[in-house]
Amino acid sequence: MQPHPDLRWGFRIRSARVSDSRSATLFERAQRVIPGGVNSPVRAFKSVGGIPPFLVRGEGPYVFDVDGRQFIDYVGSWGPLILGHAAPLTREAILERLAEGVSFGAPTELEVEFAELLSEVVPGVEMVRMVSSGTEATMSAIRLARGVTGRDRIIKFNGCYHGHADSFLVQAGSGVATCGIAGSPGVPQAVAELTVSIKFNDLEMLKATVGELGPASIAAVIVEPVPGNMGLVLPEPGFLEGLRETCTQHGIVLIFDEVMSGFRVALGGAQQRFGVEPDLSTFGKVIGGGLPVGAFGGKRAIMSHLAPSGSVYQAGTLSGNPLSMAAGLAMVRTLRDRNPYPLLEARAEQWVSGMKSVAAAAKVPLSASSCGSMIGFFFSDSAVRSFEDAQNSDVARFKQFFHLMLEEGIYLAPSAFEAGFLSTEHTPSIIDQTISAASRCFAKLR
Ligand code: HOZ
Repeated sequence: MQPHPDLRWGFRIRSARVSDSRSATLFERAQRVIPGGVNSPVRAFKSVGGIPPFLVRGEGPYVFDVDGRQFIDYVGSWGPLILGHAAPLTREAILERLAEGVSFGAPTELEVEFAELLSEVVPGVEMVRMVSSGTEATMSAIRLARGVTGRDRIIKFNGCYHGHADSFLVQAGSGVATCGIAGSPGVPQAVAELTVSIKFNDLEMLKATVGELGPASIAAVIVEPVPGNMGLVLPEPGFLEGLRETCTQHGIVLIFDEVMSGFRVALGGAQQRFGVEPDLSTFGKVIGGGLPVGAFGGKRAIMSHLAPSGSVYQAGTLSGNPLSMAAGLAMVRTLRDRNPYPLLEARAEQWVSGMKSVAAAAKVPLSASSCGSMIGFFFSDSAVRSFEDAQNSDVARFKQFFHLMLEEGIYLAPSAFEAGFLSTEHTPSIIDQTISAASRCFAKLR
């Protein structure tokens, strides 16, 4: 897809100063009526500084802002847009459904079809409950784990982000890490104490923690199997297997939070890619083709404890919303039937090897990696295996690089602690353009 000739490319050929832009005016107005001017913290650009472009439109691999600038987008609405912005298939599915009414709060055939599809393609899912966001999915999954085990504690990993429910705001990644918040005021101490957060990729620490706390007190271990909320960090060989073994040994519910990795690292998520089945899995925006949706699912023996078949309560009027189901069904069916995974994987490898080679040429220490269509990089001279390593990377350099890339028309996540996402619409030539831009930016880094 070619950029529209009428559109100005990134900041490079802008005619107005950023501070005079429509985005700047909107950001100022927004800050008067929306806390921080945004409805979710990371997008405020707080850790990188400057003014976030206010977006008006997306098409394929591009987004466009109110000032008429066009960017190659590597955020992809934080993951779900595997087929790119305004993908014709999802658009048609939504429009078709729109004419029939947008919400009933009653059962529909669409949600049955979607649940069947998810249990067909995700190895660990036998039953599924639809919700409206990833946060709702993870929050409900730990309630279910607690209800089933009769235990209260949960173990999570530093830098993993599982949404903003009280239990998860302990050493969390994403916006919590971006804003430098260790834990959030408003989370009762008594709730925070039930969450123990330990180092990712450290099995010995997990075993020691389980021993110290006493296995009989631990309801669940929750993990992003391929974390994307501390930047992209890969699980080391044996780590996920070790989690499975420890949880099985002690009757602890293992939860894979696949809000980012689901349908990204493989059709069946990280559990399929690494061959490790969790007891419960959580999904978010990635199954909605861009519309608000989430889901949690897993073994029948656990899921059937949910009300109304069991007594663990969970509910929602917009759960299984027909518009979201129609969009999600269209996207997941397309992914299953067309299998874009080898292509996405190859493009991600092109992106990573390109970035590494231009960084090396500019003598900039860079650690870059990919998994499926998730991509990530750190300004670090050694591999990043944990949140602790990610925090030691050169965040000031990231900030400078981020703005140079934005000026080149490349829209990266505005935080050193977020992954990037490719879509099927990111062609080899778009990736080449990105690498050339990166090469110019690396050369300018101080
Ligand atoms: N927490 C999201 C990324 N990990 C960002 C959400 C948003 O700003 O939309």
